[in-house]
Amino acid sequence: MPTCLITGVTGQDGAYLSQLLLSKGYRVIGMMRRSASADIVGERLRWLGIYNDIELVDGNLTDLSSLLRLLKTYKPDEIYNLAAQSFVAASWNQPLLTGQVTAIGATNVLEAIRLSRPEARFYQASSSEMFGRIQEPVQNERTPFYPRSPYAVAKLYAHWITVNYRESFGLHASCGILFNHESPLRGIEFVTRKITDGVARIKLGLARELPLGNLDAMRDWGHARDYVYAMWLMLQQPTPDDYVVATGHNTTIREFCRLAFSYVGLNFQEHVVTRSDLMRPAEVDVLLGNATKAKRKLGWQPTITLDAMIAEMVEADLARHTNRLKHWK
Ligand code: NDP
Ligand code: GDR
Repeated sequence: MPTCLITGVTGQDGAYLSQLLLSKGYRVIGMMRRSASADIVGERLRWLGIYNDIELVDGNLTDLSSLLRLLKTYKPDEIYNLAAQSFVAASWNQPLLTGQVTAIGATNVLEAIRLSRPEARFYQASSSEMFGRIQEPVQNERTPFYPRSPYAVAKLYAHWITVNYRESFGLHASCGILFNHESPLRGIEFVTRKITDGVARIKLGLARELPLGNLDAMRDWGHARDYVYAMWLMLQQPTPDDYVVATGHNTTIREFCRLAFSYVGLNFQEHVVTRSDLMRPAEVDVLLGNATKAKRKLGWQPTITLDAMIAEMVEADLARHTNRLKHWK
């Protein structure tokens, strides 16, 4: 039975990746940072019904000794580094923490591998945000980077340090340059989930308005369940490499609103309000990925359409709020 270690196991991707690897017969070790709210931190794993199937262990990306301890104890065959300060907007408020976790944290994992488990295969969660102010209308692995936030700068450091450790020490280390991917398990502060949660609350009479920032930005949105499969495929290849993972279609935030509100028979224009404090100091206006390499070399392709994903997210948020309402009665 192969063993994997997942950092960021309590996040959206950590939950879906755990589910995938459990279904493939892996022993899944999930690294969690210590929290005073440990009882609710594993919410996503409970939602998928896999909480008791994962071995949850204590560790922190900023603490090299905790990573060394975990690698020594569990001797993982595959290590997926999904942990990060992952919210772009927060990275302007906490730029130093973002650098320490998202950039130096990835280096800590690589150092732990180099020192104690060099035979392990490593996945780094790189991001389309690294393209930032885009240099080419469609982005692939050869498109130049131009990060536009402390988050994206930190991810770019983590990306290049992974490439550097691969070239310097021969590690089997791969980067997935993943474009935005969403699901009912997406954090509530990210725009898609904020919208589907807002749709559910407005439909159920719990709210009237949904405040948003820039409605003109365009994102290439896929489903997290499809994207974690690409992560796993990368580590099954004989040689490590970097891959763009995207759908090849992009949509404005405004159009996402229209689709989500119309799913429950509402007109978004009657409910969405824009607020200047939700605009970013520097915006990534448009992202559109070309995943030809992942399709050709990994045999990967997206299977879940934007419409199907929006329906799944809105239904899940309606169910959450309906259950809460029943509970309060
Ligand atoms: P989430 O924000 O849902 O999850 C982030 C995870 O990192 C959480 O489990 C969080 O723990 C953990 N974490 C944060 N800080 C630390 C730390 N110091 N030590 C240990 N764990 C920590 O992110 P996603 O699942 O959406 O994304 C996974 C990865 O992929 C991230 O690195 C993200 O930046 C990257 N990415 C995501 C994309 C997307 O569209 N979702 C696209 C491209 C890249 P806790 O639960 O305690 O907060
Ligand atoms: P992003 O995702 O920054 O692309 O990073 P997010 O959903 O936060 O923003 C997408 C776009 O929507 C605009 N927007 C708003 N965003 C939020 N969060 N809240 C709002 O109210 C709002 N109104 C408009 C934003 O300005 C932006 O243009 C995500 C994260 O998962 C990263 O970790 C990951 O690396 C990238 O996707 C790829």
